[in-house]
Amino acid sequence: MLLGATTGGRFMTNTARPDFAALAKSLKFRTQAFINGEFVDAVGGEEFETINPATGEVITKIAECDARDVDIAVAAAKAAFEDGRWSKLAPKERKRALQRLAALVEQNSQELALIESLDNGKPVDDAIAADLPDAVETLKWHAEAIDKLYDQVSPTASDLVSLVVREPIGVVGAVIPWNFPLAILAMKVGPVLAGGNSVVIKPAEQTTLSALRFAELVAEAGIPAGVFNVVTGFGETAGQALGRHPDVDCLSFTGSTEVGRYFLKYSAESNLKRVILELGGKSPAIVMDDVDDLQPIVEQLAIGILFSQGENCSAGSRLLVHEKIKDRLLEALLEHFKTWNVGDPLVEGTRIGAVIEEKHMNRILGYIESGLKEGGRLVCGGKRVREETGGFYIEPTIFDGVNNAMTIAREEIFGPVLSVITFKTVEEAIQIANDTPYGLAASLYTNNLHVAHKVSRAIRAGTVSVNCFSEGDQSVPFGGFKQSGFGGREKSFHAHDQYTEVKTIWMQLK
Ligand code: TAP
Repeated sequence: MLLGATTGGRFMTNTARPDFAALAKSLKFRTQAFINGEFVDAVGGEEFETINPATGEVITKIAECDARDVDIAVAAAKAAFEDGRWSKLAPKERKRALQRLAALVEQNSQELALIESLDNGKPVDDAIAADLPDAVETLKWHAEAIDKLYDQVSPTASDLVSLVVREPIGVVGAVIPWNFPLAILAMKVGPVLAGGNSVVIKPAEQTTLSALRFAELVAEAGIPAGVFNVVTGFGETAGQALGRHPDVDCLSFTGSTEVGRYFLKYSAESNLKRVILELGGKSPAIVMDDVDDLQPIVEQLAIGILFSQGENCSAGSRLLVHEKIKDRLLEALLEHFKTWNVGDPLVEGTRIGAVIEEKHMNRILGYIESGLKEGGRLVCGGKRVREETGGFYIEPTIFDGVNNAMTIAREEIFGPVLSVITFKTVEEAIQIANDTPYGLAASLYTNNLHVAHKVSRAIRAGTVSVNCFSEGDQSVPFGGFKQSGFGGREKSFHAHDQYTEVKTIWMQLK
């Protein structure tokens, strides 16, 4: 029995900050897959362990689904789609159900944030301040949007009526990463469900628990059985089965570029399902020499690379700074980094928690090693800390003297590691910024309007922020150029395009 499973939430928001460490001890988790409105064991009866990255301890065991479970979940989603229990509801009815769901997520925010922190290692206060409000806002935005989208009548001859209508695409498979599990789940589910589709979610094996708690809230909100399903398990088995399933009409993936490629292959080798990929990044933050006040800039740069332990696809991991101000900026940055303490994710004031798992921590440390070997100058951090806790913590790390050919400047580290690269001219900054296979995001700091326009247009990335580090809100699209994305955009009305088919209907008038 899950504590806090009833409406109203065990840990209400808008109250004093609870003792999260004490609450964590009393939490019970859903650990079975959620298929056709019910929590069920995996067909094979297998389970896998989920670990708390802050302590290295096992939190619980979760059903390990494989292709057999995916078959059952997809069949349920397909049946729900075809009989119209959700897909044929009036948009305003789907809106109401999604609004109820958003309200339930909001009411249960503290519990969900705690689950997210235990499973992912992020500071619980970050989950409360960022992940949960984002998930709620996403659900609300797409719920509100869906009965305000009009179809079209095209300007054909007067004895013809030609309608251009949007219809739900059908069964959507969604494969989710571990860095913002619930926020990204909501980013998929909001437009997918608002549009009338059914969905089968495959969360990352490291961070499954919040998706299962969310599933309970889906049922409580009155969304019919079969419309929303969660298959828990591993990418190579459950994820691949979803990607290859002939009855999945669209596969929406967020994760690494490497795994994203597989989904194109799965689609090509199965039913040519639509594939939408939101992938990695190596985003530049460019600081021109015309800036005056460095303090707000260093604060933004720190958020850009340190928020969420640097496990952020749009992290500003390459600092491109004009050589004239590099020393001053670096000094201010080093001072400011001291305010980003690494600590227990459940303790108030912790700004950097644990990275997701030991393997990933070692991968980040491997990049730090390669930075040293390739001639980077380590100016702060670089080590594992808090080892005595059993958790996986890494200090905020800065490399100076990096050139854009080094491994740490080219590959996505997905950790709190910043590479500082200097430039002499605006043109050189643009050239370095674009010299990457990725194109997810970029930031630019300048007081010169001409430079702001020129650089923001010249950068090949899906989001360019000038004088800020912004990931936007629901009203603007989010996604990547080049190898950072494929097939669409999340957020905003653009997200609805991804999960709908366009149909033309011709009518000859007599
Ligand atoms: P991945 O290793 O790519 O995993 C993402 C998901 O794919 C997980 O659910 C994983 O399952 C599954 N998966 C792994 N191998 C698979 C396979 N062979 N077939 C089918 N599914 C498979 O990414 P991650 O490590 O979770 O997340 C970090 C990456 O995501 C970074 O590169 C980051 O940039 C990117 N990311 C991008 C964005 C956007 S919006 N562009 C947002 C967040 C994260 P298991 O984990 O269960 O194996």
